Amino acid sequence: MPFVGDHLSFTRRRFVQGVAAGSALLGLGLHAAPTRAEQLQARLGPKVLSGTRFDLTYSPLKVNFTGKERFATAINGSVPAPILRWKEGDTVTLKVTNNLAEDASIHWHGIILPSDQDGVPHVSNGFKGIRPGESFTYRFQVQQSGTYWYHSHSGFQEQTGAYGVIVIDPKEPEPFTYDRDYVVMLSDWNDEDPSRIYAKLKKLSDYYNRRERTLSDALADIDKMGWEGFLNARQMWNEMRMSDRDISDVTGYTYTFLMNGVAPADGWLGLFKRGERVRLCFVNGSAMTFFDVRIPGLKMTVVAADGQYIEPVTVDEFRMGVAETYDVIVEPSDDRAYTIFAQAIDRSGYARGTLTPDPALTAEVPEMDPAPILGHMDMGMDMGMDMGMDMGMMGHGMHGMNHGGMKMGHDMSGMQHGGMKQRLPMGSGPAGYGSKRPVVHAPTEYGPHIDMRADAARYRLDDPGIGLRDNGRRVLTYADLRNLGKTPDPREPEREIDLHLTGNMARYMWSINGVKYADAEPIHMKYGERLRINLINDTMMNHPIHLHGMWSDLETGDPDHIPRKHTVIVQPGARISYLVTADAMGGWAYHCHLLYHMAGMFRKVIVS
Ligand SMILES: [Cu+2]
Repeated sequence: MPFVGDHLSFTRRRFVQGVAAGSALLGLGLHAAPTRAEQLQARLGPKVLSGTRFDLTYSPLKVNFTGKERFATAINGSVPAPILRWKEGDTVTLKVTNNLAEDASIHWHGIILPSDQDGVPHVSNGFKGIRPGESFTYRFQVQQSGTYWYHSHSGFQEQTGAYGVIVIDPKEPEPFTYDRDYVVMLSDWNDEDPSRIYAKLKKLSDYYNRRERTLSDALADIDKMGWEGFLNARQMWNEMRMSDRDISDVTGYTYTFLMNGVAPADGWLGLFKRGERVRLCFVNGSAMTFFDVRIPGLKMTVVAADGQYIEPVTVDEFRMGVAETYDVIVEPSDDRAYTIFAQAIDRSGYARGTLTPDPALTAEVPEMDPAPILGHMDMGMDMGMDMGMDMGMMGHGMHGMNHGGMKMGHDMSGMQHGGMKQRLPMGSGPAGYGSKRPVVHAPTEYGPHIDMRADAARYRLDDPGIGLRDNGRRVLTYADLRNLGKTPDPREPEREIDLHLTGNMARYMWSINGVKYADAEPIHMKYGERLRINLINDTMMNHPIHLHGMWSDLETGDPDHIPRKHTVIVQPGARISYLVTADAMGGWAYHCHLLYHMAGMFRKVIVS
């Protein structure tokens, strides 16, 4: 298949997508007005490097995404970093040179490789990071195909530009066809120093949340639920010292959302000829932002998730957790422009691009959806209770409702609206269906460092998630993900591990089973074993959980076609299970991929 991400004949400017993109429109920052060709060039995204030997160099780069000049952490003078094009079966050699004033690293996200090549300082075998002025040469055989990405695993460099896409061409022909393909990398840029963002979050966790309730919100609520219901609901939130508007920690209030490194003022540009089938390889390379992606006027056929083929499913929209990737095929049949619209989960902003047969054409940019509001389900509470429920039941007393025996992958949407459906047994309990065990909280989950425990955490595979329910569009859910091939390792799990995602939002402390990384023992896996990991989200935020070095075989309800992922969203108040084949010796990182959660919500896994 041809790769034409680099197909236009404009002279490549080596640097600063950002400067031209941000400032061309604002008329700021450039000494000479950019030519039209330069303006277009700046909208085409990062360049492609292919082959088996790569030289990647970290250096600071002056960029301008917002009208203000800032320094980014660039790789080969580019934000995002260059697209790397590999071929399955090749051995790649990547020399990474650090010209920054601090340590750096590169982690190859989702790539199966030996631990000492995985690039996580002090976790990967023998790897301590790359000191300023030094180089590290990675070398490994590429054992897979699909869309992945790479990023720094040092400090907050991932927030300041150190991320790029990897596309691996398969040995065997793909099970679908297309005429051209593009990478679509989503990210969240901010002009602030990330360590200042983190310090502010630690001090005041809702610093970036500008959606506090207004009087008119209150009046609307009173209309809907009456005074008593309103007071009860408010009391519930106040007692929990939470806000039902806490969807994201860091928002469009400070972020500028980028598509292939281009700010929304201009938007990334992808060209097609009418009648072509176009593959779009989406990567969420954000530090903190979930995106909901759609292309008004086009259906998207999702053909791969996290680089791995799935049975094609045609949708209007899909949600991308941080670090997830999806490949979709679109067939624009009209000679018109289309907007690729990626709104942040909290609707505080969006990234956008234009797919068009002609750079002169533009497409309408849709309105953002209303900001979502968290409900009972998102707190892991049982459904079908009215708003006036006794909040004393939170944290205890609801175990009687918690049988854990939901059938997965079936319609639970009725549950949101009060109807208690009959609880079906969860299959026969083998691989593919998730755990039959009830949710039990660890003793370490009690204390001031934890502000919530989901007592009715359920599998919600067919829940598109907060802000996407009942929006009139066909939204991809995890229940839709079926491996195109047979389940790679059909063994039953020999054991299960429960990991509760925990935290205290107000104190901005994140942990697993109530224990932060600094205080935690590693998770041990026996080489060759098949185990099940049950993730239970005892917080009100979505967490994208990433296991390095091994696949997360997500139990979506079909034991014969279990899809493989590297990053799995755990929805607020929900649980999810996957199987792992411990086939990779050594030390591996296992963590929430929200950058500012990672310090606490992190474990080292040791396979021996
Ligand atoms: Cu997290």
